[in-house]
Amino acid sequence: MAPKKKKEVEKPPLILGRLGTSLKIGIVGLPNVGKSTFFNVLTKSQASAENFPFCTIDPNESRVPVPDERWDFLCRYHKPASKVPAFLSVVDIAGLVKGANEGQGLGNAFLSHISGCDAIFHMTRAFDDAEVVHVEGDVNPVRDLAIIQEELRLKDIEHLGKRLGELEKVYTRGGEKKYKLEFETLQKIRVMLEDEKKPVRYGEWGVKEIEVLNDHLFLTSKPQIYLVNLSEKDFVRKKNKWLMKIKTWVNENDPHALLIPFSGAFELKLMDMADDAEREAYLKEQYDGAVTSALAKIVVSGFKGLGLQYFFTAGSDEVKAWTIKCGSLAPQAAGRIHSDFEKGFIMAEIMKFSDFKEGGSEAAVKAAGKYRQQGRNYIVEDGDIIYFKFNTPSQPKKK
Ligand SMILES: Nc1nc2c(ncn2[C@@H]2O[C@H](COP(=O)(O)OP(=O)(O)OP(=O)(O)O)[C@@H](O)[C@H]2O)c(=O)[nH]1
Ligand SMILES: [Mg+2]
Repeated sequence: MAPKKKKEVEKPPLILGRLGTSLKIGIVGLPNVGKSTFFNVLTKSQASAENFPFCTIDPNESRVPVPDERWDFLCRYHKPASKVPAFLSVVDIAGLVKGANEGQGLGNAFLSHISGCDAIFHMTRAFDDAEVVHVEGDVNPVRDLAIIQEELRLKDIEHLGKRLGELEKVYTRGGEKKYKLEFETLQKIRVMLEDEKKPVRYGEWGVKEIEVLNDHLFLTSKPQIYLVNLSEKDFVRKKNKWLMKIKTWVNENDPHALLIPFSGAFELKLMDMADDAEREAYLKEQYDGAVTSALAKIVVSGFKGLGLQYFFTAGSDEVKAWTIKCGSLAPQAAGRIHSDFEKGFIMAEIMKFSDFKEGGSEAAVKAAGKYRQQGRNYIVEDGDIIYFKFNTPSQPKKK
């Protein structure tokens, strides 16, 4: 028998960036494309969203619960006194224009705001509205995507140039060996950014190099999700003359990225309705129930884009989703609840949500042999329902 061919599995890029779980996603795009409107409908905030470029100057920040049917189910089941979902932190950032890296528009200020975020909702405008000013004169989302991408790349090159200049002194001429790894990694990045014109997140990085990257947090190392702002009509019929072209651009420039069409105008209309009943009636009457808001999908994608997931603790006191980094081990997950849980970790007792839902109770899951005890090397999976067992650390003796 012929040897089996090794199947080439295309891996998504590694998630670079800050450690910890207090991560944020920033809304980035040209001025006046609907970023603040989107921020407001997403987070139920009241940030200024007016028809003039650079309406937003200082970033607005808020958080939005991550919708999850599993969490809803657990809350219905336990009827707990306290219900805590996971949250996505979102930052509405000032518009970015061509030449921003050289001080155009609001200049460089916005770049520090993007730097403070860990992933990007890259918003582009594909709706026609003669009333809404477009800084480039006309609607052309493909051109606009390229403008933003280029600004981020140029800013990274500027940052890189500064640091390489410093390293030139201490490493190339000064011979200080401890800068070797950083110097070599940054040289590789220079080739990517300047010669290949590729974002940093598409490099092949080793573990040590990732440490260097995580010290620098390049703008083009941040994962992006592309949001296309359509008119209500186009969103509903899933048709717009730019959509295919945008898809092609994203496939060529950011092949692993998600592209999500939505409509700011439509979401705003839904938000302004009195309650869910009115929203449902409108959707039923207008679209026979075939159209829904895109916000839930966007929030869930943003959360995943940050490399985050959560596990649940569930009981009659509280149902809570605990945010952790994907790939976290059981003791690290325990440490989210309390540092003592991590220090004194004994085991994690785990139920899969699907087993719990199917069985109908914890006892049924146990009876089916699906209630598992896991040790410190267990990698927590999204949606695990966990009960941690731990030793209470001994108190320091009083003298
Ligand atoms: N027709 C239409 N207008 C929209 C839509 N979304 C936003 N607008 C309008 O576009 C204008 C700008 O919206 P903002 O949300 O302030 O845009 P922004 O991207 O935050 O702008 P800056 O803060 O200046 O960068 C406002 O007049 C909005 O009402 C949409 O989906 N359709
Ligand atoms: Mg704004």
